Amino acid sequence: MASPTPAPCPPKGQALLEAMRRHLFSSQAKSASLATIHDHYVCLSLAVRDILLTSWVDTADTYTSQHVRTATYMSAEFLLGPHLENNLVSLGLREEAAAACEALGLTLEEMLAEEPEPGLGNGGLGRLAACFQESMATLELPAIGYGIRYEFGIFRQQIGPNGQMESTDPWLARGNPWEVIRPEWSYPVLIGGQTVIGVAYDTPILGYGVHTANTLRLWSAQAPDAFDFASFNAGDYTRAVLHKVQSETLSKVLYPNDELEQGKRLRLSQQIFFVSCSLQDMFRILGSQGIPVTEFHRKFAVQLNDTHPAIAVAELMRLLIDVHGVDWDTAWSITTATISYTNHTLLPEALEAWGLELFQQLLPRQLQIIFEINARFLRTLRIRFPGQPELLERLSLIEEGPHRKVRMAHLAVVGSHTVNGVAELHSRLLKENLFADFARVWPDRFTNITNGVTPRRWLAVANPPLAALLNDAIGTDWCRHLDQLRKLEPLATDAGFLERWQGVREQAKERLAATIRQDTGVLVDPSSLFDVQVKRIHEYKRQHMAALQVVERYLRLRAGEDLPPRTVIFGGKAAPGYAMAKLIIRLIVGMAEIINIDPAMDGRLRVIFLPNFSVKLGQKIYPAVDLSEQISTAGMEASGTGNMKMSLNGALTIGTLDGANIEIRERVGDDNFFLFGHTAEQLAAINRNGYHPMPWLENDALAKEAIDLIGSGHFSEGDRDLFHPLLANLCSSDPFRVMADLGDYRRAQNEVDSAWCDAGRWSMMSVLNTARCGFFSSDRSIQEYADRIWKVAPVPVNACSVIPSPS
Ligand code: F58
Repeated sequence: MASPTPAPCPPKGQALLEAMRRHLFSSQAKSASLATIHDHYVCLSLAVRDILLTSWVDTADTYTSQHVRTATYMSAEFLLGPHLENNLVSLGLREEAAAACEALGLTLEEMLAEEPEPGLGNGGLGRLAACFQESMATLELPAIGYGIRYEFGIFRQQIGPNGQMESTDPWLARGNPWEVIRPEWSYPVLIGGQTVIGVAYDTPILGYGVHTANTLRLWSAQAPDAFDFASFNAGDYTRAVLHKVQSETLSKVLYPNDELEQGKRLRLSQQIFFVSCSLQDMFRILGSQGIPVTEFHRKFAVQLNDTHPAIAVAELMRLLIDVHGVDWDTAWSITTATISYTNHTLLPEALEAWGLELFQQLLPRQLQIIFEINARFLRTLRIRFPGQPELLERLSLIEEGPHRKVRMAHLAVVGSHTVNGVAELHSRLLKENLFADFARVWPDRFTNITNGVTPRRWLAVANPPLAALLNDAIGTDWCRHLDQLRKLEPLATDAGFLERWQGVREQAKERLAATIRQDTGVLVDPSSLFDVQVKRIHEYKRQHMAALQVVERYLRLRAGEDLPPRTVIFGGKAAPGYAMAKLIIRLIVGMAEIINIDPAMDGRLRVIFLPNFSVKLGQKIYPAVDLSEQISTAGMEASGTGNMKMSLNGALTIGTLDGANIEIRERVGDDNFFLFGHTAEQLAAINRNGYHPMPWLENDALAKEAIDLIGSGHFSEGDRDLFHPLLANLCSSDPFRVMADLGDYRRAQNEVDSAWCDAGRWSMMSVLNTARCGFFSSDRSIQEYADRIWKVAPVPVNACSVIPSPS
């Protein structure tokens, strides 16, 4: 229980302490004797919120009074991660908060551990949206994030002997001190003939070291009336409640698939729900500032985060025409001047297409509008490209055939002024393959903006010892201007600095080793090479290739080879319905079980599957990575952002020429990156000649031995069938070309082993990775969006609130 004895506290810490005490009484209605750790966490959060509220209120005031041009970011996912520490760092109050906690006999660490994580996203796409919100605030750009307030976020993953098990994520169960409900901003949405109400919940997004606090506005679904009174009066209570339950299901749960759940009624309903609420909200803002609706595109830029919000094209048209009485041509020019679209995948199976029947049932008016957009679009094409019906068929918004569908990516491209990919290679492949026909029609519509990650969360928050070393060595500017990391370069050969660098890395690895012990019970040696692959489990990301490599290493060690000690760490969730991904987890778990108890592997090899990979866990992992595994089949990973987080924290990458790996390697230098594998072009050529894995496998005795060992039941308690689907797939079609890259992957891994043996050289390469990664700040990405796509300028916010700051 908390001790009430106050320790000396700095003045701002004192103010926090007083606010915490006040909130224990006035918000939690408790005395210290009854307070739980969670109560204290809530009190600290509310105390911090009190401080940031002045920025939030001032920001809203400034934006309203100056009628600023505003970027809105529409995304079905925001994988935010915990707020408390991030807000403390942005406000420069981490030390003060630690002191306030100490004065209450608590630690800041236990407060931070109490915070449930808002996991409102699946992976990279959702996390990118969160990094972008933070960068927009830091760059003082007027911006609003719009999404869904899922009551249940991404499922929690437990790992048992049979691999992954899922449970729900009731992140709101104990309340959420970071949000404010705005019942006055509620909008009706008509879906399938029934009205659902979206209620706004706002979360402040603080900029770092500025007075700006932007808003993330998430919509929660409510039934218009608690009861259907007709049914109620007729005595049918259940039926009366049914509609309420059905409506509120809309924002109940995040779809946990990192591919698509095609044709799901609820998913399409979620999309129109949040898109319509968001657009209606923009019209409300426009009206409140006395701006005519025909100026919509001057007030707002709308960025679509993938096709999930692509229905915005039809919905904005509907609102302009049906509600605001604008004519078609004007409405169309407003819509296309407003909207832009980011694509995040080339995988054809991930492209959204909705069956016409479902669309007609749920959104008849929007479908009518889509048909009209399509008719006009095809008309212009017929004139420009006469006699090319196949071209028109390929470009049409409607996929023909026995089951006609609306192609959402086509709707997004046609309705946008700009379409971007998320890394150079991805944007090029978009133009050459997926959108090749569109690129013929509108060559200037397509561009690239390489992804980035926020240095606040992924360095300052995640890795305080490294942040302190950087502050000491190159000053504090890097946190806002990540290019400043360049100043580290000369220090890469400075023995004294390298020693401190090593110290920082050891701390991070010890911290992760403690987490591994706590979460898996396995003891790992922090001085071994930490070889890490954390990301969604997917065949294209090739965790099974890394697993094969571990089995090969195990065989080589058993045969008496001398290899430097390694700890191979995996983490990531598999979509609950994705059997092959789950089987890959099962294989890793089976390998870990055998290898970690084999005395011959002691001090040489450990295999870990860390359960429930999340933002919170990522913050502990990324700083501790020696070797970053970025091994997707070339041409398949649009960008990747984990690759940036690891490199930024001093990891060396082993990777293919895929996504942003290419740009990372260009910047850190090929001497500081372990490259392997076929290029996208080489794979395309191999595919044209007809790929078969067998010839690759037949020439590779070690790979065969590894596959045989897995097939023999060695990692499955003698069960020879368990991994059959995985092995048979690898040996027959091998859709992700594992066998074609395996040999070269082994060669690169051998190079890693030799490089690791020269600790001084490794440290130097590690410093150079951090030093040369400044480009991968999400501040740079957002600056590009703001300048090249949104044409939105910064609007600094001054402290002008009438409400006095609590300090
Ligand atoms: C990811 N996509 C890309 N989709 O795979 C990754 O390369 C990229 O770095 C990242 O976007 C950010 O641009 C991704 O995470 C999803 O999770 C979708 C969720 C909804 C269904 C379709 C996939």
